[in-house]
Amino acid sequence: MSEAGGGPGWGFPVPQRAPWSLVAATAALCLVSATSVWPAGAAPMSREERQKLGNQVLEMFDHAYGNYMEHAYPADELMPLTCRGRVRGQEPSRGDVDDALGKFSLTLIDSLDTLVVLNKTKEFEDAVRKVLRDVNLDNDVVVSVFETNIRVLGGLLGGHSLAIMLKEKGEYMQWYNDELLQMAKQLGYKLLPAFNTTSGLPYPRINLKFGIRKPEARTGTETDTCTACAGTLILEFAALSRFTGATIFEEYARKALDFLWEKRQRSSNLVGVTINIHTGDWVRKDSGVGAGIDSYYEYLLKAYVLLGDDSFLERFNTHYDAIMRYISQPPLLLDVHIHKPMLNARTWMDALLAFFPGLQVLKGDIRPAIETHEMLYQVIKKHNFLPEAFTIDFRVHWAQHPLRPEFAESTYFLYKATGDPYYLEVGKTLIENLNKYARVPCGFAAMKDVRTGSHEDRMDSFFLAEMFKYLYLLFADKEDIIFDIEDYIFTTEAHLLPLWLSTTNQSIPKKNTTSEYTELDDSNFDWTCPNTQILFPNDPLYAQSIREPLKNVVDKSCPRGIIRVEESFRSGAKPPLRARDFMATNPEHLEILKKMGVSLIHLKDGRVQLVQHAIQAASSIDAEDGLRFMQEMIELSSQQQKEQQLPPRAVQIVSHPFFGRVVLTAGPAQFGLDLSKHKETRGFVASSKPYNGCSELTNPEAVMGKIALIQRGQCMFAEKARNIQNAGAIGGIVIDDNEGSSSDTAPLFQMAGDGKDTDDIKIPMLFLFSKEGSIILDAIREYEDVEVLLSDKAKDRAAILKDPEMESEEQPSSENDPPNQSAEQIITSSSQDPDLAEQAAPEERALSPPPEPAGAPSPAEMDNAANISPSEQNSDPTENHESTSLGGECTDLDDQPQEPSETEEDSNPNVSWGQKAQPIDSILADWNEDIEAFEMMEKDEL
Ligand code: DMJ
Repeated sequence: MSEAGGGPGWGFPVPQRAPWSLVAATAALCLVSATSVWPAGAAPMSREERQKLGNQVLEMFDHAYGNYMEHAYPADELMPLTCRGRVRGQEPSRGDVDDALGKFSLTLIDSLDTLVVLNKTKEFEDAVRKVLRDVNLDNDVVVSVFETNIRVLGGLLGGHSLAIMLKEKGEYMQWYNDELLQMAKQLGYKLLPAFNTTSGLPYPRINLKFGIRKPEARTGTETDTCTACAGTLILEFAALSRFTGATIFEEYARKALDFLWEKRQRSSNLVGVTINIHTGDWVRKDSGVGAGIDSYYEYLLKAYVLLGDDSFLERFNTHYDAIMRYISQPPLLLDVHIHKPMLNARTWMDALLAFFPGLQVLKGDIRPAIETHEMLYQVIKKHNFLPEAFTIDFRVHWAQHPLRPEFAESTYFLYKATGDPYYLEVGKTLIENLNKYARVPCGFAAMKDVRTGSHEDRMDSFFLAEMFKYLYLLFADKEDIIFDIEDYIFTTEAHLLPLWLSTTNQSIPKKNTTSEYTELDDSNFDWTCPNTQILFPNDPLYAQSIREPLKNVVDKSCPRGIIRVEESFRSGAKPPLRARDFMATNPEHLEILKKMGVSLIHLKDGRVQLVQHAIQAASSIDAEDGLRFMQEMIELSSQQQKEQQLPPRAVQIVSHPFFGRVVLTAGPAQFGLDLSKHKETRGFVASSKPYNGCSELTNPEAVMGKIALIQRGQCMFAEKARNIQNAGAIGGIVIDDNEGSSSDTAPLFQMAGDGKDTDDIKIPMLFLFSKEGSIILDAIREYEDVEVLLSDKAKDRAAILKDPEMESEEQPSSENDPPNQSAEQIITSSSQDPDLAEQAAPEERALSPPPEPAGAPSPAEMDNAANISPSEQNSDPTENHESTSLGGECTDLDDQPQEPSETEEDSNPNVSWGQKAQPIDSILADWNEDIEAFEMMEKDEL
């Protein structure tokens, strides 16, 4: 996001021709600028150190950009592990993520204005020439309208903005004649057919060559889009209109925004995550400030800044009021339901919301910005990076981290607002972590799993567009940048658009919307700027005083269940039944369930299903209680599933030239040495003969004392393990025989035993998909001796280098080791996707409850409880919750990713995927009819 702000000594930015300089007296948004007083208690960072860090950022950029240009260009993105370009169609599909790739040298275009910010003017000039020479925007490829707009159109416009600035300065780009703008216009026209809907909301995808709907287009049948996808166009489209005089772009983007505004839920003033582009109905009615909505809010505020149109500010303020009322639960930002905004829709947050503190700075609301940022920073300190999603008790929910820039962005804006050197230290930590954990010989690799430190073969273009800009600007002084950053606004992809556009080509009629806002009282519009004179002068410790109480919020957190549920119980009313206390055999509980509209169904396999029909509840209050109960039950159930899974493991290549920098995500085995309880195993790798490892090895001398590589297939995993162990191997890596498979695209699984006792297998066994496996096989071909480390988590590179002869000794098995599971015991759930719960109407959910709390039921009840769930096979997840509710010490639960398990293929008829898997999923499917009925009812309600 964001508007460039003034920093310490930078003065308060009021751009000469900015629209908001015209409305400065009444504008609500503010960029608070720090005074020259450093907050006492926080040591200022010296100019030398800031310069040193700035130079480090430059070096890191060179490493990322240089490797892209050398090994990937003209491809869209660099694959930093395999050191080549990612060309769509040539790699296994990654689904929606690939929709950003249009065979238009995405990373180069996205990097253009970063080059100028980083003072690499010469390189910028070269890059622009390459774009003009090489980039084709007419490819037969289906791309995301949203991503193409923010990255490519935004990148071209940002490049054009800075090209004309440089040309005007008289040294560089003297030959430039608006060529980037012409390309932007060409691309703009290519995107316009997407808006051919009755609503004016764009289709989510378009074929660059064929547009929409033509048979060759292979798109145009979609019905839904995300709110951010439809609401993040106005900056680029308006800039294109104002640069070129072609008003159509701004008109289309405004129409889409007007439609979204009309469709806001009128009582809560919130918007949902996805909307039907034809009917305008909300498809997903949950609402937050992260994924799916984020930049819609950002663009309303920034559209006001860039275009000076009050209606955008009024809309933003209306939404902001709703966000602060319902979603903001400091320091958390939690999704709620648009119709019932007092009810949380999730118990986790996604990483995209990390931009929000930066937006709050632009709005001038510093306190909650500091609070949320501090909470996010603590999550980062715990996991080195912000996981894609994390729970309200700060455990990992989705473990990836694709090097997202949002947190760096907020850090930059908070520093500009507060001048607190704390934020420089935060930036320093970000730099250190990137270099320590994400840097690989050929660029920076996304984290596949922040817990293991494993990598993904992926370096997204936004890493260059945004991360390096914000980090560089954080440490830069005004004179370090060759133009005045305060004359520009940052788009959501951090592209720079000049504020003078506000007064250029203003031919779009503004909507007169005054009457729309009269329903809100004036207190919703904070028309005064909270500037530093008000915030800080008498209290230079302001930011610190807000942060301090949150210092240990992550460390001290206990699993909390659903906060709002606890907080929102009606005062004086009897608390409803809590999911953790529920016993299916307790008649009193059944009575409460009935009152709440929840029915209980005994399944043939002994489990119990719960389904809620809000209309069957005794009252609307009971229906809400029922919803909370169901939400809690979903949490409890997924917690139970998590605890039955083994986390993924890491294979780290430690020999030359990798030196621990490449970490591959590996599947664990349910037999052999448990790497989470033992020291890592280190050794050189050798291929076994036969390669499938299904019979006695014919090359024991080659694998003796080494880690054997074995191909998947033809016999049980356990059999392979025994054969390599008998040959003297100290570990094994099974490599998938399914060519092209990758943990980027296939869910990781656990290798199951063979149904027999596997206690005889003492060596560690890990599984790699084919793509990860081929990184090792290629390394052998190139370097011959390849040494790897098998562990539960990537090891610090410094430690690896210090101790090259690290012992690979196996420690004796602990008595507490869990017995190896037989195939029948394996839980094959892969229901990691917490959206499962969200896919259903929230008020209509069905699920299987977790096992009954041990010891609670009477003997008679015990019999019935056994019917509910085979709890003897499971640990009791309820204990953690109970201890929480008692307020006692909380156990720091390990963050367990969820993986299904597999035996060797087709070889074990006892285990089938999905037999016992995904109870919530299958049950939701079973109850689809009810859900639809409920949705109909909900529509009627509207
Ligand atoms: C960027 O492409 C943009 O910032 C977008 O708005 C959402 N986030 C990604 C990077 O995380």
